[in-house]
Amino acid sequence: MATNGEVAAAFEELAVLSEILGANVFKVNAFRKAARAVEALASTATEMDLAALKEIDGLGASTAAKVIEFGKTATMTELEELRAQVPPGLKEVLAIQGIGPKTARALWTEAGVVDLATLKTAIESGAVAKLPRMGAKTIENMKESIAFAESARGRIRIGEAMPLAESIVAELGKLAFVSKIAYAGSLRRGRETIGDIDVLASSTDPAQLMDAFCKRDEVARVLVHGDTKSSVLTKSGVQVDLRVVPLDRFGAALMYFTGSKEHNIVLRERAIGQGMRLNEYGLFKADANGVVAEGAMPIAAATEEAVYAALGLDWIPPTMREDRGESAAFAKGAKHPELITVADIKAELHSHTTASDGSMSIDELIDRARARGFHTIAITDHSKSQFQANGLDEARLREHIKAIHAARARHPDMQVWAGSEVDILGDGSLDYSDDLLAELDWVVASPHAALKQEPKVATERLLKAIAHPLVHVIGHPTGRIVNGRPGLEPAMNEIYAAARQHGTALEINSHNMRLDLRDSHVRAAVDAGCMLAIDCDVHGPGDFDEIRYGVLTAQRGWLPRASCINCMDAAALEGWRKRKR
Ligand code: DGT
Ligand code: CA
Ligand code: CA
Ligand code: ZN
Repeated sequence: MATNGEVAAAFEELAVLSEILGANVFKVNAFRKAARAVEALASTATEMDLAALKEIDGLGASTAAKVIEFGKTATMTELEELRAQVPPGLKEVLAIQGIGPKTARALWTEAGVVDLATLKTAIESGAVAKLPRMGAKTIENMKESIAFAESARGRIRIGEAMPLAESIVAELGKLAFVSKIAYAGSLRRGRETIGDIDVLASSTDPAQLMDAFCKRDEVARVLVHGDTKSSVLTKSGVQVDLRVVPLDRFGAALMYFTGSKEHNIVLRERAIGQGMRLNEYGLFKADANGVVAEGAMPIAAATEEAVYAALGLDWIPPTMREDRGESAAFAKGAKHPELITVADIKAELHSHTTASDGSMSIDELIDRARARGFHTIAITDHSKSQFQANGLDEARLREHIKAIHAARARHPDMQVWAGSEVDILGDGSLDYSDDLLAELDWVVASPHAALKQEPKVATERLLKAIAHPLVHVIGHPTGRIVNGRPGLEPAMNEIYAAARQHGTALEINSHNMRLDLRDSHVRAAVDAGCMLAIDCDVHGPGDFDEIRYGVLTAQRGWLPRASCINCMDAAALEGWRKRKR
C-alpha cells in the first residue's frame, strides 16, 4: 500500500519535471497543490475511491485519477513519460542550492547542462553567464554550492539512511531463518551523516539470508556476496554491508561494529588492563603473556550488557560511544547521565500553518500535537521578510494572533501559543517592531538570509537577537544545511555565554536536513549552562516524525532533560515563557 508521503512525492516530482519541461503554471501548481493535499490527508489516499478523492480540496478529476493509478501501479503514466524526457543528471543539478526547476530548465535548454559535469563546463565557458538573471554573484554562489556538494558526496543524511536500514532490518527480520538482526555503525550512533550502513544478523541459514539480502528491490549492484559478509550498492548509491555472526556472540559483534572505532579502542585497552582481550567474538581471559587460549570460550559475548558489565561498566548508549568521556561516566557505581528520549518531548515550540508555508490549519496542527502526547504547541509562522515563504506582514500577524487565541477555546486541554518565527535580519535586528513582538506569546528568532557573513558579523548578529528581551528561542542558530551549505560560523562560546546570561534557549532543529545546533554544539552549550529546545520546525504532519533525529543529536550532545525546555511540564514551561513577558 502506497503511503500518502509516496503519493505526495510523486506529485511533487511531476511538478518539478513539468516545470523543467516548460508546462504552463496552472498545471505545475495543480501538481503542487495535489502534493500538499495528499500529504495533509488524515486517511490513506490510495484506499479512497475516485468520488471521495475528487471531494478533497486541492485534488481535481485528473489528479484524483492519478492517485488511483498510483495505488494500483505504484507509479503514474505521466510521471514515467516526463521522467523519460528529462536527462536523469538534472536531478543532481536541482540539488544544488539556489537552482530551482526554472533555472534548471534555462540551464538545460539554453546552455546544454544535463548534469553536474556539464554545469561546471558551462560555467567555465561563460555559457551560464549569458543566461538572463545570471549575475557574477549568482554564478559565484553556484560554484561554491557545487564544490560543497562534491566534497560531501559519499556521506548521506541520517534521514535517508535510517528508513532504508529500518526497512531492511524489519523485512529480513521476518524471515524464519533469521534469529536476530540489527543495524550498527554510525547510524546506530545517530550521526548526522552516514558513510555506509552496517547490518548484523544471526541466522540458521546464512546462505539463504545472503541471497535474500542481495536480491532486494533497492539493490543496484552486489559488491561482495559471501557466506558471512555481503555488500551491496543501492539504486540511490548507498552501500549496505550485512554480516552474519553466531547468535551467542551477537552482543560482542554488535558492540564492535557499532563503534566508534575510538570507543572500541578505549574498551580494548580497558580489557587489556584487566587481563582480558576484547574483539568482535567476545571478551576473553588472557594469560600472563596476554594470550588467549586456543578455542577458549568468552567471558561475555551474547549481549552488549554482559560485555560492558564484565568490563566494569554500565551499558553505554550507542549515541555516546565516541570516546568523549563516556567510559568514565558509565563506570560501575558512577552516576551516569540520563539520556533524553522521544517520549520525554512534551511540546512543539516551532511550527508553521497555511498562514505562511505550512500545510496545516491551526486546528489540525493543535490536533496533531495532542496526538503526539504534547501539552503545548507554539504556532510560529514566518515573518514578513520571508516573502517566498508567504511571511506575515503586521496586519496579517495581528489577524493570525486573534485566530490562534480563538482556537484556544476549542482546545481547552492544550496550551496553545501565538508566536512567530521572526527573521533575524543581517544586522541582528528583528523583522517586527518590539510593540508587535510584545503582543505575541512566544518568539522564535531565526537567521534565514545572509548566511555567508564573516564570523565576526555573524556573532554580533546572533548576540543582538539573543539579548533581545522578547526572544525565547534562537531557531536553527547557524542556518546550515547538512550536505548543502555550511551556514554561519559565529564564535560559539560567546553565543553560549550570552544565551545563558539572557535566559534565551538555543534550538536543536530536528529536521534531518538541518540538525542545527549540531551534536558538538549541544555538548558545549550544555557545559556552558544553556537551555536548549528540541523542535521539529513543523511544516506538514510528517515533520513531527523528525523529532527522532533531534533527540539523537541531543543524546550525542549529552543533553540532560533538565536542560531541555520541551521536557518541562506544562506549568513549568508556561513559567519559563512568562519570564520574557
Ligand atoms: P561511517 O560508515 O563512515 O559513517 O562510520 P562507521 O562508524 O559506521 O564506520 P564503518 O562502517 O567503517 O565501521 C563500522 C564500525 O566497525 C566502526 O564504527 C567500528 C568498527 N570498526 C571498523 N573498522 C575498525 C577498526 O579498524 N578498528 C576498530 N576498533 N573498529 C573498527
Ligand atoms: Ca558504517
Ligand atoms: Ca561499513
Ligand atoms: Zn520554521
